[in-house]
Amino acid sequence: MRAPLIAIEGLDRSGKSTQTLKLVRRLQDSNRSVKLLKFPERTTAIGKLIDQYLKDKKYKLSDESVHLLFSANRWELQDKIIDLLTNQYIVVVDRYVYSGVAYSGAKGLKFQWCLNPDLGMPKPDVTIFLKFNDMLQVTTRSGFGEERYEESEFQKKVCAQFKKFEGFSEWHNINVDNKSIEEVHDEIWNLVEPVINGINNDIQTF
Ligand code: NYM
Ligand code: MG
Repeated sequence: MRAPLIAIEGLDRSGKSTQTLKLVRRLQDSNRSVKLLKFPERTTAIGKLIDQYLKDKKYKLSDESVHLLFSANRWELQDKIIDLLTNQYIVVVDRYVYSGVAYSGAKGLKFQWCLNPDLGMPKPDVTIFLKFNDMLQVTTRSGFGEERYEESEFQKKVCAQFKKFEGFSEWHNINVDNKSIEEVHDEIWNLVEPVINGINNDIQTF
């Protein structure tokens, strides 16, 4: 028995961080050991570079090298994720491999090329994508535009890239247009609840 790995994905300002926090609290309230990880993890050596790149829109780095940095940033935490899951800690990740592929794919890099550096990383048991049909609901939120990538045309492209994961067995879309934080949370809970008592198979990998 091991704990499940749960990923929450979405565009910038889609409410991911609010929802991951609420999910973690709910799991803690039901007496589960749980750990929240967020990617990019900006505090590591590689994460600091990524943080600079995102905040300084003039920072020059090729799309390929940035892509590999984001992947390397996940590999920095691979051991930790495996340890946690093995020790019965539910791991919730706020963005993961899917964001890596979708954001670089939106710049024109090929899907398989983007996925390759993450092959071998633990695969989530449940991945939930917070999906907006009305993009205006995201791009008009406060704070939107502060970092690189936060512009509506680019976000539309990212959204189209996320669609490529719809065939993945762990993938679930939740439509969030016009829904309250509580409504979205309840839908997330319905997807997560079936796995919180643990998973019988080994940790799967991409
Ligand atoms: N991002 C995130 C990527 O481009 N590739 C990745 O692999 C990951 C994990 O970083 N605009 C982008 C998506 C976001 C940005 O994430 C920072 P956040 O969740 O906004 O802090
Ligand atoms: Mg952001």
